[in-house]
Amino acid sequence: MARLVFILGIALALVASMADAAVVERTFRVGNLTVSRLCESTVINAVNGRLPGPTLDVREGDTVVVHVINDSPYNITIHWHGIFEILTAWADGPNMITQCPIQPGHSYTQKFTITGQEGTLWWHAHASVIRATVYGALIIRPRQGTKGYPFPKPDKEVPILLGEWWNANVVDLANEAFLNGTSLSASDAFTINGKTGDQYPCSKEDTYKLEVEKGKTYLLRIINAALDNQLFFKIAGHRFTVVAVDASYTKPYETDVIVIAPGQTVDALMVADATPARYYMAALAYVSRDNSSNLPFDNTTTTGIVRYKSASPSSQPVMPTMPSFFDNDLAFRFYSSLTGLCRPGDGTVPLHVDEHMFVTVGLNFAACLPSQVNCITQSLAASMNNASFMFPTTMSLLEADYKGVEGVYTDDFPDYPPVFFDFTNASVNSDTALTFTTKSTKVKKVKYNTTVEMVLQNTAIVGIESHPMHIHSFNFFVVAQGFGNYDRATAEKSYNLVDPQERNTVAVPTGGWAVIRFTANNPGMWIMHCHFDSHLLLGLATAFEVENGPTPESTLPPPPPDYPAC
Ligand SMILES: *[C@@H]1O[C@H](CO)[C@@H](O)[C@H](O)[C@H]1NC(C)=O
Ligand SMILES: *[C@@H]1O[C@H](CO)[C@@H](O)[C@H](O)[C@H]1NC(C)=O
Ligand SMILES: *[C@@H]1O[C@H](CO)[C@@H](O)[C@H](O)[C@H]1NC(C)=O
Ligand SMILES: *[C@@H]1O[C@H](CO)[C@@H](O)[C@H](O)[C@H]1NC(C)=O
Ligand SMILES: *[C@@H]1O[C@H](CO)[C@@H](O)[C@H](O)[C@H]1NC(C)=O
Ligand SMILES: *[C@@H]1O[C@H](CO)[C@@H](O)[C@H](O)[C@H]1NC(C)=O
Ligand SMILES: *[C@@H]1O[C@H](CO)[C@@H](O)[C@H](O)[C@H]1NC(C)=O
Ligand SMILES: *[C@@H]1O[C@H](CO)[C@@H](O)[C@H](O)[C@H]1NC(C)=O
Ligand SMILES: [Cu+2]
Repeated sequence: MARLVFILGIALALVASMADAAVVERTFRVGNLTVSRLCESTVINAVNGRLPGPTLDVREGDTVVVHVINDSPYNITIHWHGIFEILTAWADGPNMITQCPIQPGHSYTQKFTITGQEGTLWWHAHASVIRATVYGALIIRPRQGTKGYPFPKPDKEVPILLGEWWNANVVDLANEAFLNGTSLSASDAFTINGKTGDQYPCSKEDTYKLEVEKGKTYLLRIINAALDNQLFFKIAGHRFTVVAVDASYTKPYETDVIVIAPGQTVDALMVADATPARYYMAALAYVSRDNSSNLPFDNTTTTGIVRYKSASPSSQPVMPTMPSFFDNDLAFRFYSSLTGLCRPGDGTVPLHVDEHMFVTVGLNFAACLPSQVNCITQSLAASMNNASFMFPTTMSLLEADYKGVEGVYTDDFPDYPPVFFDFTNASVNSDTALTFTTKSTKVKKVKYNTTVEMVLQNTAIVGIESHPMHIHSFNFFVVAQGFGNYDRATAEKSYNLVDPQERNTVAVPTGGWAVIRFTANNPGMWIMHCHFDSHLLLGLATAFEVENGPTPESTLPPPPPDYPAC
C-alpha cells in the first residue's frame, strides 16, 4: 500500500512538472526579402519575411521545436545562442561543427529543451556571414509557479536588437574578401531592431520608436547581433540598472552606458523618470584596435527615439553624449564591474580545476590557400594557440566523432602556445616566425564533467584587439581579466571565486587577458570562437570534444532522422 501511494505520488509529481512545461513549435522559413535602406533597395536573407526575425518567447523547462525551411539561395544553419543543448548537440546548429548545412530547398527540424537557464538569449544563422540579417531574440521567462525575476517586475519588456548593415550583398562581399585573402570590409550602418535611424540618408521613416510613460520601469533586453563590432549604447537623460548578462543574473549594476560585444546580451532596467520629452537612444562602435593603425571602421551612429506619451511628436529629440570610439578604459570598467547574483541553487564557479589551458587569441598571416585565387603574397588569418581553424568540408565534426570517421579532424589542440613570447608587444610584428600561422582542424578532447580553466591571451600580431570569445553549450565564469601579458603569480591574487559574472561570451581586453572556468558536462562537439564573424572565418576558433559520461543521462542519443547530409 505504502509503495502504491509512493508510486502514485511520483506519477502526480511528474504530471505536475509536465503541466508547467510546454512544447513551443515554430516554423522558420529563410528566404529572400527586399528592403530599402540608406536610399537603396537590397535583397537580404530573412526569416519569415522579417528583420529582425521572430522572437521565441518561452519559459524555462519548455521544449522548443523549430522547423527550419531553406527557401534561400544559400547553405544555411540556425544556432540557438547560449542554450545549453543538454543531450541535443545535433540541434546546436554551427555549420560543419554539429551538422552539414541545410541546402537550398531542404529543411531540418531542431528540437531542444531549455533547462536551468532564464533571461535573454538569441538565435542566429551560423554559416558564412548569413547571420548579418538572420537573427532574432530568444527570451526565457521563469517557469510558472516559481518566484519569478530577482528584481521588481518591470511594467514592460522591450527587446533591443543591435545589428549591422551593408549596402550590398554581404555574403558576396565576404566571399570576395576570402578569395582576396583579406577580411570583410566595414559596414555602412548599424541598426536598432532592424532600423538604421534618422542620422542616415533616406532613413527618417526607418527609425525605431519606443513610447514610455513617466514613472514606469522598462526591462530592456539588449542583444548585440552585429557581425563585427562591439558597441556603446546610451539613452539621453536616462540611466540603467544591469540585472543580467547572457541569461545569467547579476548583482544590480548602475550605469549610464552599456558596453556590449557581438554574442552578448544585457538585461537593463530603465525608469522613465526624465522630463517628458523625446530622447534618442544611440549606439556606435567601440573600436579596441590601436587607432594608429588607421584601419577603416564604421564610424556611424544608429538611433531610436524614446518618446514620453505626453511629449510633442514634433519636438527635437535630445541626443546623448556618446563615448569616444576608442574608450578602452570605459569598456574595461563596464565589463569588469559585473558580478554574479549567486542565488541559492545557481551554478557556482569550479574551485577545483582538472584541465589548465593557456590560449593565445589574435590575428596572423598565413600562406594563401589554393582556393584563394585572388590572394597575392599572403592571407590575413587568425588563430588560437597558433592553430588557425579550418572548417571540415565532407562531414561535421560531431558526425565524424559519433561515427568514428577518421581524417575529419585531429584531437591535438594544444593546451599551451607552442612558444611563449612578449604577446602584447607590437614589436612581435617584425618576426615572421611569430606572425605566420598554418591552417588545421584541431579540437580539444575532454572527459565528461571535466572542469576547465582557460587563460585567454590576446596577441599584438597584426594588431591588438578585444575579441569576443564564445563557447557553445557552456556558460563560464569570468574569474579575472586585465591588460598586458598574463602573469599567474599576480593574476591569481585577483581571481574572483566568490561571485564572478557568468557568461557565454567574454570580450578579452584589448592587448590583455581573461581567465574563464567551466564544467564540460554535456557530451558533444562544441565550437569555441571569436564572435566577430570575419575573425571566425579567418580561423579564430577551436572546438571541445566532450566525451559521453558513464550513464544514459550523460550519453548523446543518435541524430534525428532528418539530420542534414553533406
Ligand atoms: C534571391 O535573391 C538572389 C539575389 O540575391 C537571386 O539570385 C535569387 O534568384 C532569389 N531567389 C528567389 C527565390 O527569389
Ligand atoms: C578584392 O580585390 C580586388 C582587386 O584588388 C578589389 O577590387 C576588391 O575591392 C577586393 N575586395 C575585397 C572585399 O577585399
Ligand atoms: C586615437 O586615440 C587617441 C588616444 O585615445 C586619441 O587622442 C585620438 O584622437 C585617436 N585618433 C583618432 C583618429 O580618432
Ligand atoms: C567617419 O569617417 C569619415 C571617413 O573617414 C570621416 O570623413 C568622418 O568625419 C568620420 N565621422 C566621424 C563621426 O568620425
Ligand atoms: C617590446 O619589444 C622590444 C623588442 O624586443 C623591446 O625593446 C621593448 O622594450 C619592448 N617593450 C616593452 C614595453 O616591453
Ligand atoms: C606557428 O606555426 C608555424 C607553423 O608551424 C610556425 O612557423 C610558427 O613559428 C608558429 N608561431 C608561433 C607563434 O608559435
Ligand atoms: C558530474 O558532476 C555532477 C555535479 O558535480 C555530478 O552530480 C555527477 O554525478 C557527475 N557525473 C559523472 C558521470 O561524473
Ligand atoms: C553547400 O553545402 C554542400 C554540402 O555541404 C556543399 O557541397 C556545397 O559546396 C555548399 N555550397 C556552398 C556555396 O558553399
Ligand atoms: Cu575576433
